[in-house]
Parts: sequence; C-alpha cells; structure tokens
Amino acid sequence: MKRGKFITLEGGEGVGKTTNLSFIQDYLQQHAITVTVTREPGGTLLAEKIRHLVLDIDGESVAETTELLLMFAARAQHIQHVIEPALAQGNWVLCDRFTDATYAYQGGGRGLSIDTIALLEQLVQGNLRPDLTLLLDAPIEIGMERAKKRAAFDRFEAEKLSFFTRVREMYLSRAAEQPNRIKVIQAHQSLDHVQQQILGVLQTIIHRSYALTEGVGYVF
Ligand code: T5A
Repeated sequence: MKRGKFITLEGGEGVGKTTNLSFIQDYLQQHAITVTVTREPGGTLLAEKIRHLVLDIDGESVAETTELLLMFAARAQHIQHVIEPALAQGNWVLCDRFTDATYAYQGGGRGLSIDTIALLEQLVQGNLRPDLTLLLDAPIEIGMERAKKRAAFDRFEAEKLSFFTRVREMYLSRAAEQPNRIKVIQAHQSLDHVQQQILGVLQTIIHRSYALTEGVGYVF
C-alpha cells in the first residue's frame, strides 16, 4: 500500500479554510483518492477536549507556554490516532490547520521561541511534515469581518490587530522560505476565484507528481 499524501490548509481567522475543505475533498475524490478530513486543534475525542480548553474564554488566563504545550499535546494524539493510520492506509489527509499555525500564532503572535517550537515539532512529529500546504492569505480586516458574521469570537479571535499582523507576517515568511511546500492563495477574492486558484495548485501537484491511471486511481 502506497502511503497517502498530507495536505494542510492554513491562514488567519475567517479566510475560508473550512469553506474550502469540502471543495478540495470533492476534487480529490473525483480522482479516486480516498480522503480523511480532519482539523487542529482537534481530530480525536481527547484532542477536541483540548481544543475547548485552548479556545474557550473562561475565568483563568492561559499561560503562553501552557497554550503551546496543549497545541502539541492535541497534535500528538491526533497524529497517533488519525493522521498516521490514515496515511499508512493510503488515504490522503486533508487537515484544517497544523504546525504552521503554531509557528504563526504561538511563534509570531505570542512571540514564543521558534527554536522551542521546532524542538517540539521534532519530538511530536518525527519526520512527519505536510506534503502540501495551502496558505489562504487575506488582509486581516476582511478575515475578521467574515469570522464575525459566522460565530461569536473565541479566545484567539478576541486578540488585537497587532497580534494578527504578526501571525500573518509569520505565515508569509514561512511561505517565502518554503515555496515548494507552501502555496499562497489570494483569499480576499470571491469564493469562485479562490477555488480557481486552489484548483490550479491541486492540478499542477497531481499531474506533476502522479501519473493518473483511469479506473485505478493514482500511481507514483
Ligand atoms: N491555533 C491553532 C493556534 O493558535 N495554534 C495551533 O497550532 C493551531 C492548530 C483555531 C484557533 O486555534 C489557533 C488558531 C485559531 O485561532 P479555527 O476554528 O480552526 O480556530 O480557525 P478559525 O480561523 O477561527 O476558523 P474560521 O472558521 O473562523 O475561519 P476559516 O475556516 O478560515 O473561515 P470559514 O471557511 O469558516 O469562512 C468564514 C466565513 O467567510 C465566508 C464563509 O462563507 C464564512 O461565512 N467566506 C467567504 N466570503 C466571501 N468570499 C470568500 N472568498 C469567502 N470564503 C469564505
């Protein structure tokens, strides 16, 4: 069994990650690829509980190091119970946020040490890294406006503009450093235009990396 591919969606608040997950899932399934769709923080019972701990606003402030460790605790559980088994089965994994979010939010936003994040990444993930990351990028005001319409703000969404500016800068600097893996999508455009850009990336990746065999699915 060939190992599946690991695709992540990243970006600031309300840029359209969740909206585009099912679009990508449909496209991959049209190419006879079995897809596991999941999200971070979350993806397992325990990791979803951790999600509530870090996102919900209640009386006690969350120390920055606590936040960082909870993100990686949820991730360790998610990798062991969902991501690795799916990839080993040959499924492609489509994940709403992953470790680039930790670099952006805890590293860029909170200002925690990038070296510490890299150390935890190595400890928790070993060699596991996304094969492709779609970074949906839009001016912060646009994303926040969209997020505001969708639901009440969580603990991160209640942060200041300067926090999200640092998050966005960190995402974009990682994309500049890793252009082969991280593809920037202009997410301020209409949904139709955003999905055309996503299709462009997926088509290139699929056709470049795999010889598609009708009726058989993808072969390496
Ligand atoms: N976090 C996460 C960390 O700090 N560290 C980590 O390591 C990880 C993994 C998770 C939070 O946790 C933090 C980051 C986050 O703050 P989340 O729910 O995963 O939270 O992330 P959010 O960004 O809060 O999710 P949102 O649902 O707000 O944003 P999405 O998924 O990007 O946006 P979506 O798809 O829900 O769209 C929002 C609205 O915009 C519309 C949609 O219809 C929807 O109403 N929309 C568009 N409208 C017009 N044009 C377009 N192109 C549109 N695209 C979407």
